[in-house]
Amino acid sequence: MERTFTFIKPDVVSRNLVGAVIARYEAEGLRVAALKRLHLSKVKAQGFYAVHRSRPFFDSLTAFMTEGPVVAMVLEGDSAMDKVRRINGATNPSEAAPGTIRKDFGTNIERNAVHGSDSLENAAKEIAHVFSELEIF
Ligand code: IDP
Ligand code: MG
Repeated sequence: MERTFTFIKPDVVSRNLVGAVIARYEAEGLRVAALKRLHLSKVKAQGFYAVHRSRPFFDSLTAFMTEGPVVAMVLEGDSAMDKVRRINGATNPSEAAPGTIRKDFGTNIERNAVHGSDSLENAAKEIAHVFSELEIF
């Protein structure tokens, strides 16, 4: 069993589509092992996306991620990390495959509905960024 980290981004939360997104993961056999709704501070968002600090979209991305609440989850299952990224779809919703979350719920390359960890190492870091061990079952 693998664990990965997911954010449901503020664009989805503000449109009342949290349940619709979680249903996509559950339908693919992933289990919600931890879940929290929170409003990121700018500093926390900058820390989470630190790897993108020098990219031109860094300021805009961290502003977006702090404009309203997000829902953070630990999802668990076989090949959870790759599975979540497949269910999420390509970074740019206009290039995402039909039936993916980003294709169906994303607005543009920045406001793309969801985040999924891109490696098991990053998944562990991202989980620890938001959840304590006592919150994951
Ligand atoms: P990923 O979320 O598919 O792994 P990354 O390249 O890691 O994509 O980028 C992290 C996030 O930064 C994306 O999900 C998206 O919200 C935002 N982003 C990526 N590329 C761009 C861009 O070219 N313009 C604006 N925002 C971007
Ligand atoms: Mg990434």
